[in-house]
Amino acid sequence: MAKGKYIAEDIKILEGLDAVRMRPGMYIGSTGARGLHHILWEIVDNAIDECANGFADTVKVNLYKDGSASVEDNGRGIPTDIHPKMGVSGVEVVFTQLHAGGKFGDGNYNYSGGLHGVGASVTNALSEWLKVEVYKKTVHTMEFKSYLDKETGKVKSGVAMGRLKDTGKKTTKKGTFVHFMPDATVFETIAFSADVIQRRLKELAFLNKGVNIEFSDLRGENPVTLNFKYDGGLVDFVKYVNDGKNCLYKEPLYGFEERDGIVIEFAIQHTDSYTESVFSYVNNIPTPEGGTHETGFRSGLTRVLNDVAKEKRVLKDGSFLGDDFREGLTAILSIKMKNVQFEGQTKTKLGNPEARMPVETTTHDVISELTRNKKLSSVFDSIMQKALMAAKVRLAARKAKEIARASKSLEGASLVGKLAGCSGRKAEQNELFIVEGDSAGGSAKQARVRQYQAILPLRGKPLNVEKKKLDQILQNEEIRTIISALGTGIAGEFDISGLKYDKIIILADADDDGAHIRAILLTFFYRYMKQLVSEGHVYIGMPPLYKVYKKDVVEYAYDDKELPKVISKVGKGYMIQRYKGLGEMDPEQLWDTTMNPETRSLTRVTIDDATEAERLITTLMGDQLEERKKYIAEHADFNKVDGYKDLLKK
Ligand code: TSJ
Repeated sequence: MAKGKYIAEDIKILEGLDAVRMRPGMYIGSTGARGLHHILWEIVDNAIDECANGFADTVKVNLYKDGSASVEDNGRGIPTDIHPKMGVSGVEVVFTQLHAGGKFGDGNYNYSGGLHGVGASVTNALSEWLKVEVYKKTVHTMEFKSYLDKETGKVKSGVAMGRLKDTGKKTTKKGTFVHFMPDATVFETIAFSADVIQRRLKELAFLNKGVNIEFSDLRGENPVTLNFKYDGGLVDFVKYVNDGKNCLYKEPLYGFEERDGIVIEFAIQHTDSYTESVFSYVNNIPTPEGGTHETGFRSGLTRVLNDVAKEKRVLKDGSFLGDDFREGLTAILSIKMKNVQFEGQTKTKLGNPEARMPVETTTHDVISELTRNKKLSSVFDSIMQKALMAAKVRLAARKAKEIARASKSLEGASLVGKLAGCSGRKAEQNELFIVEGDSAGGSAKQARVRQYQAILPLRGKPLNVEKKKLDQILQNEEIRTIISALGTGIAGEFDISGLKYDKIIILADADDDGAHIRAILLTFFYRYMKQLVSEGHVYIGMPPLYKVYKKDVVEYAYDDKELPKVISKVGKGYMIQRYKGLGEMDPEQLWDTTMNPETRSLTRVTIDDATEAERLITTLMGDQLEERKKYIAEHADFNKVDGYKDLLKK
């Protein structure tokens, strides 16, 4: 297949890519839906970098009917000349060398390439084929393939089908176009999720002001194209997160500075709510676990606002705590730096100690400068008022005690009215099903094995935990019932030894409402009962979408892809029922598909899933659900794709 001789260097290169295929998890985390999207982000990141460096302003992402994806920018084009050390074109280096990302060129390419991880060569290694076009006066093309080497019986990865070729075809375009087909033998699924992609591209557009990002899903009957471009960048991001909330001042405060080689950018705006929402990023990668940059940001903010408080003589004595200034705060912090080190449970926490001081100083100095602006006086007045209220509540003490008491008072059976408990007393065998809707709840109660399966129907939606203070959350009946049923208490009072169930199984519909309920519950567990998730007690039950049956045969399909397989299994004369929701299933069906340990399909929730659910709830979903639903309804093609399901299934 691959023609021509290879110099020694090439052979090493190819072994490098083959190693990626041997252990994909080492390079992209998983071979599930996450990993699949990861190889797209590797390409997108390169195009975004070209924009961030000022050489391009547009990135287009396309999904095609055959399952492939492409990314195009209007930048300088990957270098086509021969790389002095490697002796092959820059393009070939980029796609065949691990970590080749930002190795050539000059300091322009500071924050790019390998930083996200591994670069374009990994995408190449895990693709069935990959095609590149570079537009620089003429069109240059190159193609790579992975194939089975008949001699060795081994799969070769990302092999160049000839060198980079100047087709001679004239073009007025500038830039790079990369088109690839994820390898179905590597990934558990090669179905890209429009929802996941759309959400991330929107986030990237917020984080990279002025960059025009276009996303076309060409897979369905009618193509759908979305455009994201935010000239306000982080300011627009904060406004978006705060949309629908009562903001204490109209324009977010914004800072941008490069200090000690770190590019620091932030925007903040206070609302009348009680939660603190600080979202941080390093090199466009979310850091939900925080880290040194966030620490610096918080202390800089606390310090400068306490300066203001002194100057305005807001407090007679003493000073505010950082918490007081962060009540109702929405903030986005985005930094760019080299040699990033991630740590933490999910490797989403910035570890570099050298990031803290520059961020602290910049935050302090920029905001301090803003206080000199007379027009912003009222902004700082309202921040002070808010902090004063927060401090009063705090000084009136007891917040912690309140929580403790509230949590304690929930113990005992008084609130578990709706719960159909189980009779067995062995917690390690017991299962609690949290079921969306009274109707499905009723079926579940009839179907269950009373001895070890308990059912808790959720009537409404549990409230969006993000927006509320803990004591408000404790007012919510659905949440109170869950807390009292579990027997562990919450937050500071959480004690896993009280847990009455080994498995907590969330059963919600396979639609957007169901996705929202799952995300809210996960966010709640993640925030207030984290150990429940980290010790693997939380599960998602997956109801099927179709029943395929005839006389005495019944089979279920869990998604559209599975349907044809199931149909052929049942054979001639089959009939199909599509479930609109759990509520349509009778007890027996519910038992077979989602409750019977022998036949059901459960997914254990990881801390990673929960972090992601929380992040989506707090940034990219939030109050926008109604909007989003409207949007989805108007774009029928997106209906097939369910963001959270994708995520939660993994
Ligand atoms: F991922 C990827 F490598 F496949 C890829 C790279 C995909 C896409 C869609 C775009 C790109 C890309 C790379 N866009 N722009 C660039 N730029 C360079 O590689 C480049 C160009 C010129 C110079 C220079 O120093 O003159 C340096 C670099 C790194």
